[in-house]
Amino acid sequence: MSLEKLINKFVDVTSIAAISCLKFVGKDNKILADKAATDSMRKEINKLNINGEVVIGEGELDKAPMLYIGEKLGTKNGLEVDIAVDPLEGTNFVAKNLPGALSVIAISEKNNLFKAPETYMNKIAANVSEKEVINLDFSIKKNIDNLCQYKNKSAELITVCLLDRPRHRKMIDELKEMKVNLKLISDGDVAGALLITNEKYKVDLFMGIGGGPEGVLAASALDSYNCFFQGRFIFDTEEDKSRAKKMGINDFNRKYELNEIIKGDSIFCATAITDSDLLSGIKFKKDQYYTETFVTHKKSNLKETIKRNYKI
Ligand code: VTB
Repeated sequence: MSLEKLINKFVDVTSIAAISCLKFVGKDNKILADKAATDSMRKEINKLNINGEVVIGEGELDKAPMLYIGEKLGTKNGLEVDIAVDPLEGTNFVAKNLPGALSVIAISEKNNLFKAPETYMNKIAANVSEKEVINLDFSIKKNIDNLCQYKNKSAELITVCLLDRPRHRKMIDELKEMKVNLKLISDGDVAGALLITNEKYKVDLFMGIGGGPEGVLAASALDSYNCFFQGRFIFDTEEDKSRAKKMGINDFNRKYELNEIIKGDSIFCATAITDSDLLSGIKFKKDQYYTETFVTHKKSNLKETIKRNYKI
């Protein structure tokens, strides 16, 4: 069986997970919302005829009871796949009833998706196909100047998306000095990175430090767009380093290219819970839930918003 046959099934997985945490929208309880999405995702994936292993999950076994890194999923009859999950990306968005909450999954054939520990990652992404236009190791000025040249527009017409965090203060000040436009997001940097995929979202560059798992998930979608992505994990503590070592990471300062994070064929699905720039949130009409899912499949070059309805 090929990965392609699983696309529809994984659209259902993220759609059903998204529906399951809908009742927690605006209930100011991140934990219950996340648990609902996680439980649902696990239950639905376990129905599939796959031999899956979680490589990006809700944490490591000692901390997470479900969808932990290394957990085996599926009926075990079928294709061997690596699975990256973020059942509820943007727990704050659901808790506070704000736009941007997604249920996210990425799947690749076995050993093709990066096994990432739960640490921060410094990321940079743009819809640029040439090398050496942007680079995690270039100064902000060089990245913006190069991007302006590549896109043939002035800095005033460039928009950079990044998480609104004190750790980005210096970066934000430099960007302001260069007169670029900022899109400062409060959470949800998987979606933030996806905004570079289409001109209509008006984001030219995504950068900054966010979750490592979220970086891997975003990279797997960007791979289908042939976009540029680089990421460097940040291992601050000895504990971070020892966990990373256990996952096979020995060079703590290594910069990863997109094709080192995700290889071969892959599927990415993100279903909206609340509305966002990318997708409409779940609507409930009569007795049906209407969902929208951002779907990519590398091999068939699929990049689509898939609409579904469910009676649950
Ligand atoms: C991001 C974002 C998540 O965490 O990765 C961010 O995508 C990073 O962590 O939605 P900090 O909040 O510590 O900066 C989230 O905001 C929440 O998981």
